[in-house]
Amino acid sequence: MLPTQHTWFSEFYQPEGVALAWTIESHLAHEVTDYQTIDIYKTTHWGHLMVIDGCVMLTSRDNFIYHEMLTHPALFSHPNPKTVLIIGGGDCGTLKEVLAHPGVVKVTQVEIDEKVTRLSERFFPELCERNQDPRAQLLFDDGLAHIQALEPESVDVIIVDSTDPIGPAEGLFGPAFIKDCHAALSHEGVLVQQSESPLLHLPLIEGIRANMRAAGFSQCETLGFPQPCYPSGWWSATVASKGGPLQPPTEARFNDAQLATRYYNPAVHAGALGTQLGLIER
Ligand code: AG3
Repeated sequence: MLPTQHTWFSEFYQPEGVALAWTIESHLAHEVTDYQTIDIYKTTHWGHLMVIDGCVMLTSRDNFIYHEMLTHPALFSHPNPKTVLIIGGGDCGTLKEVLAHPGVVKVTQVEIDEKVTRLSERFFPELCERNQDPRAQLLFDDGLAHIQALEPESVDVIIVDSTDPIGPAEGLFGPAFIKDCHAALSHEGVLVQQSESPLLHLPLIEGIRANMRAAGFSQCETLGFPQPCYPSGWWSATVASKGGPLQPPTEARFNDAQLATRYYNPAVHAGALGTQLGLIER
């Protein structure tokens, strides 16, 4: 008998000569939008898989790590975050985590490509279950222009949940955007940006950190965490603050929020802050 033939989806990460692959049962959607090409697959072991321009964005099985680590360290780095702005994040996984914080009164998500959200509603409904929360506002617009038009010092936390720094997201990694974020953030405001792999993209991370310091942020930390579906399996979020030191919440503050996280907790937060970028060599 012939061995069972599987169909595979592979992300070939050419810049670093590595690929990641999933066995798939079916190709559920293929959309070419004004901005990018989006594909959704049903995998054998990882639930649904969203791919944009050939790059894996998320799987049902492991996205919680990324979304928790992009959201909770930033929100807990602010003494009392009430207004949150998400740039990108169209799958709504970050939005769901932000809305889990009881003290947040308003979250605006600015995703350039409405199709990402529509597909997520169909294939990742568990990430969209809080989209009808009255505190949430979903806009489909250009994040760069949105930030420029904001009142100065009007947002407590900005979360940049973007694709890789090519195509529509390129400007989100530049110094002008970081400066505009700084201007839009309130007195003790916090910015967090998904900052790719510590192993593969160290110069990019160093660039983001330099942009944050140049924009006037007083603190800046890069938190490492596993993300099995992204190239190298090791990913990062870089957090910057206008206010006090970036540190994990007390157990009491964490427990009060009643988050029901699966990966994040204050000890994980502390450990992630210990990522020693200076020791990572190529
Ligand atoms: N944002 C980060 C995607 C980067 C993955 N890069 C890659 N596969 N080459 C994903 C959005 C999740 N809300």
